[in-house]
Amino acid sequence: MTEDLTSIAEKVEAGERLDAADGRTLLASRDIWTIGRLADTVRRRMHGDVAYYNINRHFNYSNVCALSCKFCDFYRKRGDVGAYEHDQDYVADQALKAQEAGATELHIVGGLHPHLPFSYYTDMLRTIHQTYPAIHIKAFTAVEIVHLARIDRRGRDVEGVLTDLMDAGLGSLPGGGAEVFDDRVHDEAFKGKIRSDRWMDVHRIAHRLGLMSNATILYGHIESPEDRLQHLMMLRDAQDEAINEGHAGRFQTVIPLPFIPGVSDLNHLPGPTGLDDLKMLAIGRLMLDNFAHVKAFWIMQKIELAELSLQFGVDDIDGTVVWYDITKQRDGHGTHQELAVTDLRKAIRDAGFAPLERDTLYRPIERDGATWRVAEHAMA
Ligand code: V47
Repeated sequence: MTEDLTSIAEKVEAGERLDAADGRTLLASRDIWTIGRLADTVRRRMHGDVAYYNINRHFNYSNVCALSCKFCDFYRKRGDVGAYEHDQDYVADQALKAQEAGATELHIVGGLHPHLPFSYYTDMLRTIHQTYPAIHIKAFTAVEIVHLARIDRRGRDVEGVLTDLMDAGLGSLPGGGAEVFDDRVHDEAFKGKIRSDRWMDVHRIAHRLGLMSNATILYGHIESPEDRLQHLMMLRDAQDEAINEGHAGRFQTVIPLPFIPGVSDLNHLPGPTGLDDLKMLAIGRLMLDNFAHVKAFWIMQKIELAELSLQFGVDDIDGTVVWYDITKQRDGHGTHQELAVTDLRKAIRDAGFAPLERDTLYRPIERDGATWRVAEHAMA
């Protein structure tokens, strides 16, 4: 172990909270093995040898977006080649396919569509929820929620919008759209998107209303180590607040997302390396001591690294996915990005952990083919 990590190791062994200076030291360190071992200590304390996965489908209702974020390879302008907005029949068909595949979750996000009315979003939720009430709908990033409050003709605020969406079947909020909580990076790479205070506000309100949510950090582009640290500290503070104020909702999972250059406007940048990926996941585990879970999203880290990351603090891999359009494969498969359950379970076992299927709220699932239910002992 390098000397600079000694006092951090002592704190971790003693179960003490790390401070910002420790975070800075970890981010500057090249001692990936010690960082990984420390994250593994915390992860095993919290989850033993269990590693979670879920059977889900990601679904994008539209890629038309009023914004043009430089890191984004997803957005199109209306009329562009490849621009789409799906109708309710398509939504119903996606929900049927999810049901037939035994998915427990639909993860639904899209661009900030300049023309779709608010009723499109509530209709979409109702179409799915009324037909398949058991499927959990995790939908709309904080950025979309603010957009919906802007376009809502009745002048509903974020709380009103969230309440309407919950009435229509919204189950929780995904962690997207957070990018990096720094104004300089914001203005350079995703100007026009809501700033960190608005992103936090939406999650705070959601937590108060009893919704669970997740949080991402998009790293490896133009941000500095200090920006990464600030982002993690802001998430930790917000989670402390949710816990101290006794809200029914809170953050469940942090999902560090490596920037994939693709054909984005930042594709002159190389993107992070595998070592950086492992380090961010491990540092996420070490700094966010009040987050129950750290998730690897294999679409971005690739399954090989996601597997290894289970020994570096990660306890959860998302998921079977099936279709993913935000970052695409370059080898001709495009948006079809699916991992079979047997492959997910094998990756977890090969890493030395016991695979446990979970639902969106991390309750264990009992399954017989496409038929599933939340395990009895988890329902108490
Ligand atoms: O918000 C966009 C990111 C996010 C790129 O909550 C990019 O369970 C890398 O939030 N390279 C969407 N990332 C994904 C997301 C997510 C994924 C899995 C699970 C959950 C969850 C949330 O993808 C966007 C943005 O931060 N993104 N472009 C890119 N070029």
